[in-house]
Amino acid sequence: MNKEEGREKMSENEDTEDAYDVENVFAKILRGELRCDKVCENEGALAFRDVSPRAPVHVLVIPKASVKTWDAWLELGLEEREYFLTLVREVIEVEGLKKGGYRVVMNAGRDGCQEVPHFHMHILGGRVLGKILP
Ligand code: DGP
Repeated sequence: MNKEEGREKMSENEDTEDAYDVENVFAKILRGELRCDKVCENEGALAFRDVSPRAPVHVLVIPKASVKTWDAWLELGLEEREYFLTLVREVIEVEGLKKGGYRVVMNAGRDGCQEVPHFHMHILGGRVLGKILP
């Protein structure tokens, strides 16, 4: 998705309580309809490189369950949430971020500028990232 498409998507998805859109790009990646540069995977989650990396390491971790927001993710069962958190930890390890540090970002809704309406976390690292907001 390019930046323009991202903005359109964001404005279509201003309300975090809208229904899950099965045609969002991450749903397509999970169904194998779109390619991704996979980092690792488990039964309940997938990690792949961001198409527009903002740091030397920029990996997205997504649950395989069709959830749009943090709140929806929190409603999942313990096992599903464990899969996701385990994969976040694995990315930090396999990408060699543990020693130098890293940042985990989650954007939500209009004000959080969430482009893709499938819950995800950004794992960023590989350089000094600077302050959290410009
Ligand atoms: P956000 O929803 O704003 O937290 O960020 C979504 C991120 O997803 C953004 O950094 C760009 C990335 N992205 C959008 N479309 C694709 C895609 O088709 N493939 C991959 N790998 N990343 C994508």
